[in-house]
Amino acid sequence: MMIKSRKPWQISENEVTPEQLYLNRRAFIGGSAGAALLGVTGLSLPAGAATERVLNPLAFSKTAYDPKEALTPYEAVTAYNNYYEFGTGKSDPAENAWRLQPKPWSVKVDGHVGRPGIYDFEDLIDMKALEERIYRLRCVEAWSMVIPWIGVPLSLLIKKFEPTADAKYVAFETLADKKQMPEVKGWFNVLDWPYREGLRMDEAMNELAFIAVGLYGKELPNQNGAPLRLVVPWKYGFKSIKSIVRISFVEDQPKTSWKKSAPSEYGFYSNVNPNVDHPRWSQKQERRIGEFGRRETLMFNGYEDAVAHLYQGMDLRKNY
Ligand SMILES: Nc1nc2c(c(=O)[nH]1)N[C@H]1C(S)=C(S)[C@@H](COP(=O)(O)O)O[C@H]1N2
Ligand SMILES: [Mo]
Repeated sequence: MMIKSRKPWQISENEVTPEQLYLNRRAFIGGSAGAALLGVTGLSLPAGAATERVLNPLAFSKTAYDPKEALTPYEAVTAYNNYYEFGTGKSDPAENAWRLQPKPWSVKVDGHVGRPGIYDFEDLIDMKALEERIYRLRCVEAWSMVIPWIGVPLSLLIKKFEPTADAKYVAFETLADKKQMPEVKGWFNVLDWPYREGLRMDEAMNELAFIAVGLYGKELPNQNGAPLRLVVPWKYGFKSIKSIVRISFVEDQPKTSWKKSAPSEYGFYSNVNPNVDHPRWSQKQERRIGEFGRRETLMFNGYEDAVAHLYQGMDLRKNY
């Protein structure tokens, strides 16, 4: 039983309904049997099924970023999501994110940069220079996926803006629009919108930090953060902020949504670390979506060689 007074983020991993239930339910509701079910239950049709936008195929080059592990099926990658602006349930984003309008899109760039401004999506992303990177995604809730992302290195974008020496951190914000996002309300919010994330400058410039505009060969589905989202594979999933509308270059460590909401549970760094448990559950193992049993969680999600140097001399227990 869920205790009423608990916040959605306090649901522990072993209470999370297996993704298979969501997938089955979605398939069921989408079919003709679903229409009959909806008739008797009075539920509204999950409009996503009917109005999902066409996702254009993307041209991209293959890269060596490929953990040689089975890819998580497209159906799971796009139906089992965290995107709280569209609801706190894992199937809510797939059902509700059809409301998001990712075109046209622009991103405000401000702070300590030589080239601040409002950039159109088309000016930010060179669609002729896209690459595919297969990355593990490890959610702090102890499930994981392997996803073939398509996009550009974050460092490429950052260089375009010409940050100055005062830019010590990069801060990101997601769109927060009541008209498009049912969980963004005036009266009660599960998080303090807009969703905010950030990286230290050297983390942001690391070769692994990536801006995704697609997955599985096509444009990003809305529920995965269309039209552009961050992917930071050595950190817990919540660092990988979706549907970015603002990038700020700042001197001080930026305020981030989950840290602000529960500072004893979610830190700024949030590096995947099997040796530092979440206060309410272990981080030693993970459940790979679509697999039975559990896997051992790897230090920095398996990307130790590329990123361990960023944290030399830091106490990762304190800087969780
Ligand atoms: N704006 C925004 N970005 C977000 C989230 C969110 O709720 N809102 N959830 C995060 C979490 S907790 C995870 S695990 C990943 C999930 O990405 P995916 O749904 O594409 O797999 O998105 C992250 N980015
Ligand atoms: Mo997550």
